[in-house]
Formats: sequence, structure tokens, C-alpha cells
Amino acid sequence: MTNKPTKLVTLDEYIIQSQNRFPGATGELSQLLRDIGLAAKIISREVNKAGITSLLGVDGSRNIHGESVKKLDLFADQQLISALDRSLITCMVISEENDGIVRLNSQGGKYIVYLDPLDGSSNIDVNVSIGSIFSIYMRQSRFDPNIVESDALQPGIRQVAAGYVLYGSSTIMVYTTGMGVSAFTLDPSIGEFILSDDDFEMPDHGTIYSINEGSYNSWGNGLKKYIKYCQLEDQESGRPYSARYIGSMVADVHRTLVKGGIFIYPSSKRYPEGKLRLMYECNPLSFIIEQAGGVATNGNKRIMEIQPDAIHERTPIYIGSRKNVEEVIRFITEEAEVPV
Ligand code: AHM
Ligand code: MG
Repeated sequence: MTNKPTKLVTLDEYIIQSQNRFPGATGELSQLLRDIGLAAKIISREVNKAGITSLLGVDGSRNIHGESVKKLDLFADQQLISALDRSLITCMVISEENDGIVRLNSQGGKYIVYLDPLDGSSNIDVNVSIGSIFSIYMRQSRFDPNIVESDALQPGIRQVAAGYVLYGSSTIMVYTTGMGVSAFTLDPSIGEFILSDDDFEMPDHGTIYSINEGSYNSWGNGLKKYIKYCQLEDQESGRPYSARYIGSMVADVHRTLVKGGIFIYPSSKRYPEGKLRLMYECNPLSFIIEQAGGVATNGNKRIMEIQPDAIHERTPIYIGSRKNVEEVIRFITEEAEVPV
């Protein structure tokens, strides 16, 4: 359930109105969100014309995780980082596309930003939804001129804001500063993000499960049983649930936010720690989902309470409607108690 706005409000107006509710606010976080909004418009434009400008396809290099890099990944990375650098508010960026931390010109800047500049990049070539994810923290060592990686190793509960821009059938920006979730749809004819949903509340239970079922044989028994349970008929709970898997976490989680249900990327033989990154995929999307009334866990622990050890670390994730996440946890916990 969402609250539809009754009048036209742009992203910039909304950010300023929200800031005005806090008399002591410096406006820096507002500026940072506007910077991301501007970079997102530029990325959206390039994503939409990627085919004609030959940005599609692999640029030949591999990123730090050994995955092939598409040209648009690098373009998105550069746009976001230079937008953040220009406003001198952010001291450090950590991005999926960069091995180490990226120190920006403003070493005194008070924010640290994590980015997945283009999540789901394997979908670029096939015209399927992709997105940019961001997660914002306050720097810990404010007056130390040396910015170090450990400044960025904060649990997700310390995020001051997080969100994503989804380049789908329309471009939509969704973010939270911890006071609910708002969504803005890009109107390309005027080049503005317009408030489309305020105070998102996601369904408490949904009838869609989302997981890469090709990896079925390498899951634990509890998860295998849960997926079989999703497929069993039961009118009361709406089963069999529908299976939907886009392969862009940002798009799969956005659908989960709107329609309810669950998205899972578990640990498997291939990815014992899970595949998805804690800091720039799981934490920001968990912040959004929790703010909308949902739940996100690694199976044992709330995602946002995990203390990170490394900027690129991975985690298994079970994220979505409260009741669906409770269901799967019951299955994997019971299985853990059964000796195999
Ligand atoms: P990336 O495109 O930023 O590398 O993100 C990883 C993507 C996620 O968006 C998606 O959920 C997952 O990888 C899909 O993985 P798989 O193909 O193993 O199902
Ligand atoms: Mg990603």
C-alpha cells in the first residue's frame, strides 16, 4: 500500500521540504541526494540509448571480482563518483567497480558513499531492468585528515540514507532517510523526477518467490524443502506461489517491495558466503525493505546488524515480506536442528 501524492512535487522540492522539517540540518545530505539524482538522470539517458551508442557489450576488462565489465558499468561508476566529488560533501566512495576505497577531493567531507553503479549488468545486453544502488554513512573520524578503509566498515544500521534508481519500463528513484520510503518517477519530457509514491508500505505477505532455482542442487535441505512448500497447493496462503527471477537484485527487490513476497540469494557450493555484497547491495536494499515494513536476514542475523570485516564482503540474504521471511527461516532453522 502506498500513499499517492495529490500534487506534483519534484525530487528536489521534496528533498528541500524534508530538510526544512529539521531546523538544524546543514543541507549537505540533501545536496548529496540531489547529486545522485542528477547522475541517475544522465545514466538513465545512456541506458536508454545504449544500443545506438554502442555502449552495449563487454569492454574487454574484468572487474575486481573477475566478472566481465560492460561499458555502461564504467560510465555509471564515473558519473556517480564525479557528481559526488563535485559537491565536496563526500570524502570517500566504495564502489563495486573499484578494488580499494576511492578518496575524493574533499578529505574533510562528512559522508561515505557505497555504490553498486549498475546492478544486474549481465542484463544490459538483453534490455532487462538494471539499477544503481547507493548507501550513505557518516564518517567516524571526522577530524582526522587521513581517511582510511576502516572508517567505512560500519554496520547497516548506521546508514543515514540509502536507495536505488531502477532503469526499467520507466526510471524510478526510491530512497529512505529512515523516515519511510519515497519513490520518484522520471518524466523524461521535463527531465525531472516526480514524486510518485510516498510512505511505501509493503504487503505483510506475498505470493511470489524469487531465487535462482538453477542452483537448487547446491542448497541446504531446509531451503530445498521451503521451495517445494512454495510450490504446494494451499488456497488459504495463496500457494502455489509464483516464481519470478529477473537476475538484477535491484529489480527483484523492487518488485518484492511493491507486490510482496520474498527474494533469496542463499549460500551455495559455488558461493559459500552468498554472492551478493553486504555493503552496496544487501544493506541499502534491507534499509528500504525494513522502512516499508519488511524484513532482511542472512538466515541467522538481521542484515543491517552484521559488522562488516571488508568493504566487498558477501552475505546470503532472505529479504521481503515479514511473513514470507518468517516462513523460510522456520524451514532453514528446523533443518539445521535435524542431524543429517
Ligand atoms: P552485479 O550485476 O552488480 O554483478 O550484481 C550481481 C547480480 C545481482 O543483481 C543478481 O541478483 C545476481 O547477481 C544474479 O546472480 P545469478 O546469475 O547467480 O542468479
Ligand atoms: Mg550488483
